[in-house]
Amino acid sequence: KPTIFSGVQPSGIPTIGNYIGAMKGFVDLQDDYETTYCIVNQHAITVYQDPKTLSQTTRLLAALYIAMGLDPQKSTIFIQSDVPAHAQAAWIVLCQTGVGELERMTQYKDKAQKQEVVSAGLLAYPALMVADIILYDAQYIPVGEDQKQHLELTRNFVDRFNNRYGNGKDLLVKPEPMIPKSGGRILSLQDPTSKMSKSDANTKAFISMLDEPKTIIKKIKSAVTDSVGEVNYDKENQPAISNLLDIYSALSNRSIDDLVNEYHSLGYGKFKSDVADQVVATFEPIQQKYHQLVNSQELTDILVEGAKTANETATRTLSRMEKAIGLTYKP
Ligand code: AQP
Repeated sequence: KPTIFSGVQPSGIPTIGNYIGAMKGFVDLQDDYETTYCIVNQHAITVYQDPKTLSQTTRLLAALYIAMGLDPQKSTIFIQSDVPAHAQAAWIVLCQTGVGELERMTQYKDKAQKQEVVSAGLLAYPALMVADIILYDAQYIPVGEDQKQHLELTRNFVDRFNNRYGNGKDLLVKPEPMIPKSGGRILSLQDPTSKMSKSDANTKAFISMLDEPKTIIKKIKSAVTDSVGEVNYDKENQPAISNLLDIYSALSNRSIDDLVNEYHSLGYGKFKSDVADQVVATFEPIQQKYHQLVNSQELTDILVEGAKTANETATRTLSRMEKAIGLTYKP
């Protein structure tokens, strides 16, 4: 089976943007691919995280993975810091990556701007992501659009590493992004020029996967729109309405055309209220399962087991890399 790897940072409760752009796809891929899904807590600490909150959110995210439909019998589910090879491989990646290459990453530039003190880890973030991916020989990476540039960096690294050390063989697998056709970039509900982010200081800008129905309804009701007054899919001139269409379409599996036909002249009030109902209907059953799981021993067991499987694969690839570059001494 072809291999899949992806992860989400426990830097807050995941948003419906994280879900639509990436997590929803994780579930659909389980049957036809060999799937490995990580909770990338070492990525999260590239900016300050309150220790207690980080550890709670790590568990929360793992519970959400399973509540939304990941099956530990089919997918390897684990916490990044349980597998030391990620940080070890990231060091090797860093030593073969130019500072300039990292400084060009738009996510780095965006996130650095928001920090008083920029950590070296924030700059190094993509190198850790390269490590995550290559350790599992991953061929396809389901991610949102914002990760495309990091994937390109990963592909360049793999080429460079294979050329330098492969002696004509491919030591590492070159991955390809898998970005959903629509919904790859869900926008902030308050500012449709920026993407929805779980760590946005303005909580009205995002809907989290654990928001209560009445909060979801309130946030969608107060989402910014425009003065056109008609529902059209026009990202240029009606980005906020197009964003709500993306959300509605992804969660209902109805086509954008179908939705535009139905809502074109019904007014924004009715449209928003139906979008909200759809969001509530999607996340209510996930939330119920989440509450049953989050404090269970079952969840801990799944993560311990996942780490064991992940460690075996990751250690094997790391040794292959270390051997190739000469980090060995035994004959
Ligand atoms: N707005 C979005 N629309 C579609 N996909 C998105 N993703 C993130 N935001 C959107 C995708 O979700 C996956 C997990 O993201 P992440 O946790 O690794 O980090 P991120 O991309 O930095 O997401 P956030 O929500 O913006 O987190 P913070 O606020 O901590 O920076 C990725 O596949 C991502 O593409």
